[in-house]
Amino acid sequence: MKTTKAKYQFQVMLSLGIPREEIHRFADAKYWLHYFPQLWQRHLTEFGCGIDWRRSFITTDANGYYDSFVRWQMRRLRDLGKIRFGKRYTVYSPKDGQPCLDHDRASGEGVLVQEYLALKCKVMRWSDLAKELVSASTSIPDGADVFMIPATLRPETMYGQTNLFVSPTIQYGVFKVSETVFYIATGRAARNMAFQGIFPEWGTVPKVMEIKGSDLIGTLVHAPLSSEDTVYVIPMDTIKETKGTGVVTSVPSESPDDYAMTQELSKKAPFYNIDPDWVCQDILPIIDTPEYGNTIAPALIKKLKINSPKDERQLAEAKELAYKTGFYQGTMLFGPFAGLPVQEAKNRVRQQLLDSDSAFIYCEPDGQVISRSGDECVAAFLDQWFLTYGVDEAWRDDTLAHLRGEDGLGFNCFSTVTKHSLEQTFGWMRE
Ligand code: ANZ
Repeated sequence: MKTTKAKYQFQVMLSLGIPREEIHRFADAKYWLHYFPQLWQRHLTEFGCGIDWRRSFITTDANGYYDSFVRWQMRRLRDLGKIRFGKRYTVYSPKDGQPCLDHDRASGEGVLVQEYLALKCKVMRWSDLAKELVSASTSIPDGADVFMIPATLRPETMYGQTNLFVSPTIQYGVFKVSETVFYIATGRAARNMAFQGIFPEWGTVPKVMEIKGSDLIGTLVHAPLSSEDTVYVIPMDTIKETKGTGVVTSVPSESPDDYAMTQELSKKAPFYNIDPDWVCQDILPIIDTPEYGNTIAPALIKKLKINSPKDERQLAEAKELAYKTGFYQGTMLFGPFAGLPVQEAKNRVRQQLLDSDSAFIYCEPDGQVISRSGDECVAAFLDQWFLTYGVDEAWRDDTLAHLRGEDGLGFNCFSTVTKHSLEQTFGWMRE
C-alpha cells in the first residue's frame, strides 16, 4: 500500500479492488476488523503458511476480554512501580505533532534514534570573512559567545582534537540559544535540537544568520579537553549534510578520515586555499591497542594503503576497524582515566564534558524517516510511559529466568526461534 501513487485512502482501496459502494463502510473503524482478517487468512493459507488459526484474536478494544486483560496488566505493573513516566528520545513528526513509529512511516522503517555528544567549541577569533558577516549582523551582539557544535560518538578521543572540519559547500546556520549564546550547525541539526529542549521555544528553530562553510575556514575555536586548547577550522569535502551537525572535530590519531584529510591539506594547502600552519601536525597518542599501537589511524592508513580522503570504501573499512578495536581492546593513555579500558572511560569522559557544560546530548534518527504525511521526522525528547527493565536489573533477571524455565514455573515458548528472539530483546532492552 505504501508504494501506490494514490493520494487519498479511498483511491488506495479502489486499487485494492474494493467496490466503490463498499468503501463508505470503512468510515466505521470497526469495519476494517470485519473485512480484512478473513482475506489475510485466506491469502496466508494460499501461500502455504502453517498457521494455527485457533490462536488468532483481536488485540484492540474491539475485543473486550483482551482489553480488560491489558488494562489489568498495566495497572498491576504500575502499582508495582514497574512503569514510570519520564522523558525519552523518540522519532517524531513535527507536522503530525506526534511520535512516528514504524507503521506510521512512508520510509525509514526500523530507523532508531542515534545519540551523539555535541561539543561546545567557542569561537575565539573569527576568520576575516566570518568576522565581516558576523559584525554586520544586528542579531548577534558584540561580546556574545558563539559556539561551533561538532557531534561525536567518541568522547574519549577529545584529548586528541587538533582541528575542526566544516564542509566549504554547506550553508550553516547561526542559532540563538539565549541573548548572549549562539550555536553554529546545519539547519537540519537545529530542527532536531528544536524538539529536544536545546533552544528557548519548543519546535522553533531560532536562526539568526546563515554562513557558508567556506567563510568559516580559518576561524580559531576552543576545543574542550583538547591538549591544543585552541584549534583552527579547516575544510573537509566529504562531510555529509544529512548526518550530525555538519561540523566534525578532527582527531587524526584515532580517526582515519581525519588523518587522511589533514595529510591531504598539509600537502596541498594552496589548492585548498588555506594557510598550512592552520593544519595541526601534533598527533597525540590517546589510546593504546595491542594490534595497532598507540595511534591507530595512521597505522590503518598505512596498512590499508589509503592514499587520499577520496578512498571512500577503504576509509569506511578503516573507520569501522578503528572504532571496534579502540572500543573492545583499547586502553586510555592520556587524561585522568589513563590506564582504564576505553569501554569504561568513554562514559566517564562523556559525563565530565556534560557536567562542565562543555557539551550536551544531541539526538537524531540514524537514517532518513519520512512520515506517511510526507514530513521528514526528527528525534524529539518527549514525555513517555516506559517499563523499567533497564533500571530494575533484578526484574530483568527474574523475567529472563522465567523465560528460560529456570524458576520452575513451567514457562513454555513452543518455538525456540521465539524464545531466542525474546532472550535477545532482554539483552538490549533498556526502557
Ligand atoms: C570525533 C571522532 C574521533 C570521531 C574518532 C570518529 C572517530 P558514524 O559512525 O558514521 O555515525 N562525523 C560526524 N558527523 C559527520 C558528518 N556529517 N559527516 C562525516 N563525518 C561525520 O560516525 C560518527 C563520527 O563521524 C563522529 O565521531 C564524527 O567524528 C564523524 F576517533 O568525532 B567523530
